Amino acid sequence: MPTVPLRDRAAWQALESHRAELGEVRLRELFAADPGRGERLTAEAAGIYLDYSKNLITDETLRLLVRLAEESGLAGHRDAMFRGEPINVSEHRSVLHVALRMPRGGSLTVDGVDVVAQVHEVLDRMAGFARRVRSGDWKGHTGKRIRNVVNVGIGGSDLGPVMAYEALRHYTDRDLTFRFVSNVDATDFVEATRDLSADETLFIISSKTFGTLETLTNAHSARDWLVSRLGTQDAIAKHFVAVSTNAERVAEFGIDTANMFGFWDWVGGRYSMDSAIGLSTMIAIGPEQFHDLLAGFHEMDEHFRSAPLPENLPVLMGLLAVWYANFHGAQTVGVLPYEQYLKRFPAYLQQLTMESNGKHVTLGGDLVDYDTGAVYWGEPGTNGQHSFYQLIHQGTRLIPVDLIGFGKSLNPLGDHHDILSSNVFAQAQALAFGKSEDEVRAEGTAPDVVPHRVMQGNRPTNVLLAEKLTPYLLGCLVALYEHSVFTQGTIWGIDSFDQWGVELGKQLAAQIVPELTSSTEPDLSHDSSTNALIRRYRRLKG
Ligand code: G6Q
Repeated sequence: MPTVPLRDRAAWQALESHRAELGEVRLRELFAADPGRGERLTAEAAGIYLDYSKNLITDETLRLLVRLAEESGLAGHRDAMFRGEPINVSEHRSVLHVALRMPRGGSLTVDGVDVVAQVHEVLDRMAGFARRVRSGDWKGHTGKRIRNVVNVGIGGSDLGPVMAYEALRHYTDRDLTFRFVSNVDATDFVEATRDLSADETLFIISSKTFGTLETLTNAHSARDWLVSRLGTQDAIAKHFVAVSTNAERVAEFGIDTANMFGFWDWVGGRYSMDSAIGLSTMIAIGPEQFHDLLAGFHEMDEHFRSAPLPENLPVLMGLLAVWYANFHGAQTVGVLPYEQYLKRFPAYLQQLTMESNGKHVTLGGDLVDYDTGAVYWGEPGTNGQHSFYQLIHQGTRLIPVDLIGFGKSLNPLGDHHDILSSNVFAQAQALAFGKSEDEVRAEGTAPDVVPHRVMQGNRPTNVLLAEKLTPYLLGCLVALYEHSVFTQGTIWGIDSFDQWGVELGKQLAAQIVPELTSSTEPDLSHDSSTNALIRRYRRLKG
């Protein structure tokens, strides 16, 4: 990693001057001056076409951003990740989610262990189990086949499974019902299970550490729910499996470790949907399609690893994110999929991006003197167009957005898909070029209304276009964002793979629980606000 602080790097300083020179560069002018721009500023890999021409950039911007990536040691840092070096410095761990999708027969040795062989061993066990559940060969305690699968997990052990299930619903076995319980709010568990028969229900307890309070609380309730309905502890063996790195705790909970699917500490929670954490996904879509998903991830990994930086999709997207965050002061990024099945994709990305790059110190522990990760958010189109898009079009903030569209619908019906897709292109166009005062006047608008209808344009977008949403494509898309996050984190010189803020939350709540549950008035020694809130809560709960 470079020793020169980010703001002192030559490329950073050149970008600062360049940004000042560019001033209020207009997309209308950039497009008028270069008729080929819309085809030139594009890149393609693994079935994803990226049109980044409607960004507030020139060729010089790109050249300087790529130079910044070079000066920041992006290629070296990427290669170190792929070699399994401990680039998660604050946890002294390798970061090897890329090994989870390496093809069988590949090899990656870390500390003398071939992790690819380990990965495929687990995948094979998962496949054997998934087939048995899907075929009805795996029977519940009363001899009935499993019809309901409930994944119990939170954060990285939930968001990937939920997102993938929703995204790939078209490919799932519709005879099986899938539910996901994450929140410790009992409503989540109660609503998810209220219409399920215990003798047909399988719980997958997904927790890397098997120590997360929310998941263990839900897992205990699930166990009570099952045992009270089936009348015996013996039922647990056929209705509970675990996904974890912690065999000891799994056994303590009462799940036979023969029914545990493992992974490793070099898989971060938010990078784990393609590990055993994806067991629910594999049961839903079957092992073959799960392997297609992994192949998509791998294809994008290879592109990230080998394509020259100026043609590298995740690098381009990561650099553009840096451009807006640090040189335009943008605080947020919208991700707007025009594909209903991707409705949970923005929520998934929120964790991936914000937990990874929401950091305030460099790898060396110094406070950063620049902004790091932006706030990610989004909803599927076209729904968002009838609510928050107004602020993107005519508000005062710069909000770069990614619009994701597909050539084919998975549910072709009349002209729905053409109408949907027309909105992708129309929105990108309107955001970029707006509507000038002259154009508004020419429409015969009353003079006093003209200013209200003017759209300044110059709102940057990336358009991502692919043929259709498949397991393979989903893998490509997730890996694209993973490596974009990596690119941003490398430039900012931060640890994108730890999450000490999350850990703090885990500790703090554990201290307060006894103060809420004790039958006698507890001695409180928090700040006055926390003490008062706890007292008020105790009165309210009665
Ligand atoms: C992800 C985070 C966090 C984690 C959850 C669940 O990168 O570490 O979201 O996934 O806190 O942790 P467990 O899987 O250990 O229950």
